[in-house]
Amino acid sequence: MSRLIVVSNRVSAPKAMGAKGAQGGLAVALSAALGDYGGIWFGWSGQETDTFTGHLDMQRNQGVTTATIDLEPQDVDEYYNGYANRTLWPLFHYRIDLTEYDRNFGEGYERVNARFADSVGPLIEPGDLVWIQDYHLLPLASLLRGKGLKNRIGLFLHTPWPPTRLLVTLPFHERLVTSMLACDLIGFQTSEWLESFLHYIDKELGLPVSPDGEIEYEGRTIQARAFPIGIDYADFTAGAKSPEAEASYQKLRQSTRGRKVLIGVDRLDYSKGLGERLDSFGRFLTDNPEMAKDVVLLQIAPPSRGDVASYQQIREDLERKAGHINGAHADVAWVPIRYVNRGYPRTELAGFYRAADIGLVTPLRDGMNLVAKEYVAAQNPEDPGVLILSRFAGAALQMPDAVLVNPMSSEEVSIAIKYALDMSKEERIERHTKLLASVRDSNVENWTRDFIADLSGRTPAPDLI
Ligand code: GDG
Repeated sequence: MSRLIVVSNRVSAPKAMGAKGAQGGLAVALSAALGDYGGIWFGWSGQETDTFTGHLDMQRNQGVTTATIDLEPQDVDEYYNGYANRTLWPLFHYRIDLTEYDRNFGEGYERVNARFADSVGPLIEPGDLVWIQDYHLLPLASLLRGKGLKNRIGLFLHTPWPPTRLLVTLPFHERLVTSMLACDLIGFQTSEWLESFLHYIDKELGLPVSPDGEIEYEGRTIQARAFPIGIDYADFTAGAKSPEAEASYQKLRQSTRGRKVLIGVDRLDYSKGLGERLDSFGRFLTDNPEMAKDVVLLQIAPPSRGDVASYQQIREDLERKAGHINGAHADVAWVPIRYVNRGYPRTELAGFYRAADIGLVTPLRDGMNLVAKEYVAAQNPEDPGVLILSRFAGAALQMPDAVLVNPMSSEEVSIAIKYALDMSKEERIERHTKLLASVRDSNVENWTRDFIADLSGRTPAPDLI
């Protein structure tokens, strides 16, 4: 059997002493695949070094071998905080207003991708399957090919793929996208992002594309396909029944004293639509004064990417907004929004989800959105809560039985909240049963298995046959 080489910006393999529950679902699934196939998980250590040496820190824990490199501060500024998170992330989330184009970012991105190729290249043996993760590493496959690598290479993009009209605002977009075609398999979260990608390939690069996503380029065939990611269903549902989850369930229930609870859980990121969500909730309170005192919104928003200015800005904006809404509506015994700027262990989170009558998942744009799936998985099937989900999340395509909303319309979201609060138990169970089946079946183990199976089945580069 082939070995598997996973390459991602950061590595999140099990630590020697780390509990399984400390890893996210994706990390658990990739670690499991690496355990099955053998192989290596390669990426940036998260540490900085004054001068890049290419030194590999190799470790082996719980059957998974990891190899990490340190980067220079300039690399981190230009590649990670720069091109990845100030150029590609906003652009891929349709936010050209926030997208920054800086020549140094582009150079830093290429330099770090070359450093990745130099460092991981020698670890790859003939016959290994190489699986590259996400927007940080789009040109990596072509840099590996430049070193003569003939292995099968797959790339999975966790974000949306933007419409061609937006993508062409990126300087040197053709070069970036063409470099991706060094892969054998390119995976997207949904058919929508896949279609946008194929549209670009057809209209901008003028390459032949078959109806099932095969692209002809330089005598090779590249397959583009949708592989919707899921959660680690078994682990998450087990966690939701743990004593820690029960304790957090009780804590939230008791502290809200019989009120209806809405929950949002998101990295602090402008793509998650947090400001619009608070506005919508504020509007609900104003529009439904008779219900207002009976609801509480718990918004958990752990900070992320704090070195990027737009993320510092959103943090300030949200604190102000939550303060305004609370100031306008609260009384001595009740505050409508509990805005919490920190993270919680996964099991505690599962208890909070279970205690919430409504899951409010309203990103402005999201590759998939796993919070929506976790919320559904954590519910009591006999008395489940209602998922309100943005139609602009990739997850909406798989979860049509959620209450789908346009997150930009505070009126629509306010009406959806009222609808969800009034929903009969029968309808809640009916919707939840269908949602749960989809979350259970399209779990992250199946996602990993499908991607690797497809990659293994690709015809290897000619001189490997
Ligand atoms: C990217 C794409 C795609 C959040 N707060 C806490 C916490 N979380 C966990 C959630 C969930 C994960 O973080 C967030 O996943 P999402 O899918 O919602 O979003 P991104 O982080 O933007 O992920 C996204 C995903 O990649 C996978 O392909 O779905 O579209 O943007 O699992 O539970 N976890 C813990 N404490 C917290 O406070 N432990």
